[in-house]
Amino acid sequence: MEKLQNFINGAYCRTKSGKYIDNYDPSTGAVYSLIPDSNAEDVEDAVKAAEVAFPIWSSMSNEERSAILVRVAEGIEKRMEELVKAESKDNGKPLKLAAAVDIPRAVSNFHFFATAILHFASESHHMEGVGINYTLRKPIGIVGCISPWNLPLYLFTWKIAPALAAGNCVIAKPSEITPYTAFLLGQIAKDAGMPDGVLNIIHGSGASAGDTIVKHPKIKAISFTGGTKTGAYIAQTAAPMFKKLSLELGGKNPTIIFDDCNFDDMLKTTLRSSFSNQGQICLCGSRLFVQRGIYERFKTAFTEKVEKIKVSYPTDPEAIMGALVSEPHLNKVLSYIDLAQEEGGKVIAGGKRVHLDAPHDNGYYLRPTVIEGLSFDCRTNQEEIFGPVVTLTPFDTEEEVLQMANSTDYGLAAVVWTNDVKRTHRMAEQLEFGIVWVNSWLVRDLRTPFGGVKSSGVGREGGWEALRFFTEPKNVFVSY
Ligand code: TXE
Repeated sequence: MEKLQNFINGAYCRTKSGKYIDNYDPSTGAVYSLIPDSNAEDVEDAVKAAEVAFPIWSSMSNEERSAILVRVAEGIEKRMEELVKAESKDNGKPLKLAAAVDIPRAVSNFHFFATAILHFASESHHMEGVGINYTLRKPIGIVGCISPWNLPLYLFTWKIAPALAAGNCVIAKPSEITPYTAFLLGQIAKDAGMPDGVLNIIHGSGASAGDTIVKHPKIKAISFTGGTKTGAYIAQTAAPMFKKLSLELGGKNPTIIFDDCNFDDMLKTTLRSSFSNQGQICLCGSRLFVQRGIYERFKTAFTEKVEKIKVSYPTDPEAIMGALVSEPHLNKVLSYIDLAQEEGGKVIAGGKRVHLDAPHDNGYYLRPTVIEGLSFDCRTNQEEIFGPVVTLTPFDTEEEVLQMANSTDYGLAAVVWTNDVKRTHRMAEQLEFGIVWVNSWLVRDLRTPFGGVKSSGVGREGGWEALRFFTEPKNVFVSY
């Protein structure tokens, strides 16, 4: 069985713990590789390597660092097919989704931040007749990047690329559930000419490797994407050490459909925003609020389309949905479908696990599920399920839907479907979310601030926000 290795100081190496974690193929339910269950000694080795590398990396010109990061992007592109297959196998997502979204986005992340750093400027504040202030922006030093399993290489590189571009050395930990593409990235960075110790990739559990990274006194900032509970724990641990924190956490996003919308566009996009990546995207809309005038029409058309979604093994070219990421996660999602029914909801599409033919008979497949008849404030409509499950709720007025949409602890993203321009702006202003898409979903411009409010996180990623996070500002005043 293949044993993955950590990537420390420019070389692959075994974990000092001597322990490994099983890595499952979600499409079959079989273990197919082993992941280092790294401990504090492994993290210490990575920190030591990063300490040596930091003066070299941070004193390179932006142009030199940019050139290396562009080569990383090119290296990912060159190994596209291998990475696409690895991502799909590790995560259970359809091969064509990994090919269309995940790996191309990892390329874009590196290209984007490799070139952004060349345009990154700092402010100056002139005090007439007195002097001038200017802001220096220096890299922080050694930073930790911890990422989840839903968009493995996509989110891993979304953190690493700006951290490196800004001149930091990185200790990065991918999710132990989907480690494979991060494992391959070490070699790609090496081939791109990245100096040893600049990027260190540590595998292992959150409780061991992840916690050690968060607690390490020499790791000065943590960029984390994952569950809200984990985020709260990380914040609690890191706050007394005054670490810089960027937390991208869960969501319980509303899709708000007014009866004046373009019905066909809305229907097509709402299928994607509900079930893309098996509903395992923090931006998926899981609460569909539909204005009463088109509620029945929408319900019929939507469930008809949902029933036609092909759930299949990831390499099936016709698969629209693949496997969920793990058995515990599948069981969690199923438990929410049970809960919804206990709370009075009616399953009007899906709701059942799917058993495909061998060798995929033990894979973690679930039919896309639609539930109606729930109150907006029940647990099913308030807690993050993070799977292919949506609820339908009718509404009459803007005021009513705003109250329901804003009622959760989360505030990541909202979608509004309407052709009324004034209503568009009224809604966008009043929705308590970090991102609002109007008549669209998941259109991403990497320059825009990305992140949520309330329990969906703290801080923003993307564009200058990310480069500001990964640098420390220093004001210098020069008297005339
Ligand atoms: O997240 P975790 P999981 C949500 C979603 C999902 C839930 C759990 O609701 O069901 O989170 O998913 C590392 N110190 N999202 O289990 O546990 C862990 O090893 C340091 C939303 O994947 O938060 C992994 O690398 N690190 C999300 C990463 O944190 C720790 C996408 C995320 O793991 C740690 C994925 C600790 N104490 C899940 N404990 C989104 N918003 O995109 C764990 N980790």
